[in-house]
Amino acid sequence: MSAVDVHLAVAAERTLADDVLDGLTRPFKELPPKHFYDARGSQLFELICAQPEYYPTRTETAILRERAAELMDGVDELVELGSGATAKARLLLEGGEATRYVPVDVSETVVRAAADELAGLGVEVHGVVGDIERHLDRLPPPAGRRAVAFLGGTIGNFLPGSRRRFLRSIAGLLAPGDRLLLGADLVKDPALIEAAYDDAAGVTAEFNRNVLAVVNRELDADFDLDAFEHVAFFDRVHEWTEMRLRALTPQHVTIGALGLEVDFAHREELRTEISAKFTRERIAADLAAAGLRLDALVTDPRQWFAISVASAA
Ligand code: AVJ
Repeated sequence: MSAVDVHLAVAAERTLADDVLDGLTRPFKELPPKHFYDARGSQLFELICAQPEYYPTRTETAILRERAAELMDGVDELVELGSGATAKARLLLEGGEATRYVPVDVSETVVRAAADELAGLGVEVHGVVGDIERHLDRLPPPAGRRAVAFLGGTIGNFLPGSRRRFLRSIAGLLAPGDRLLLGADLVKDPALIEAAYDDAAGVTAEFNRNVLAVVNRELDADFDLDAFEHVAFFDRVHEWTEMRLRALTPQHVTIGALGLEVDFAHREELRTEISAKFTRERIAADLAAAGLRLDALVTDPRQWFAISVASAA
């Protein structure tokens, strides 16, 4: 049995327009990473996950494969935020006894595919199409003990303040006995991190530039993708990776739908993503600030990635 609730319509397009208007008129230009993921961007992200340098997905998947039973012990319902592909949910569902799966994603295609692909597992799928930053109040009422999973390390895309705010909104979904399963990439040798965000095949570079194609298509803009180079580096002070797009020559861009003209100086950069790397201490502190308690930190032998198990404090 499956159902899909859709809570997105015009509002989704509005966020892109607002984010482009705000982000490209700032002194330090910036676009939020959520706009990478159109059909092409989602496909490129799946390709990134298969690159030898990109360790997070592979490492997290290994943890899920080994530890699903413990992560899902006593759980009746799995809610997955930003669900994307179903591979991880499948490992969690197969490892435990949950009878309902609630994938939440901005992409209706993703949610419908999840409902179809997991139908054979004998779990009820209740998909929700929505923005995890705005629609967490629209989840179906809980069916027993809940695990809310936010995997992949996407929590690292939030700046520290909004990260804590977002964790607080997740805390609001947890009753006593419920848990959060939070995937987070850990601090490690910067060379390994930088390679993961600048793969030799250039897939991450193409993924990065794809955000400009999204703006061109959705907002009638005329970015020249070839005029921007991919930049990725690990900021050792903040302990996060940044991706930027750097103008190779001065650029004049028109964003038709906004009636906006934007100039880039030679070598000017547009920040497109931060991806924070964590220590146990930082995870515990962020959780605590959101009213959550870190119950367990489940990691791989090299301690490259962690899935935190947390509950309402
Ligand atoms: C999907 C947000 C976890 O930050 O590592 C991959 C996205 N960016 N390569 C990450 C991404 C560049 C990814 N997350």
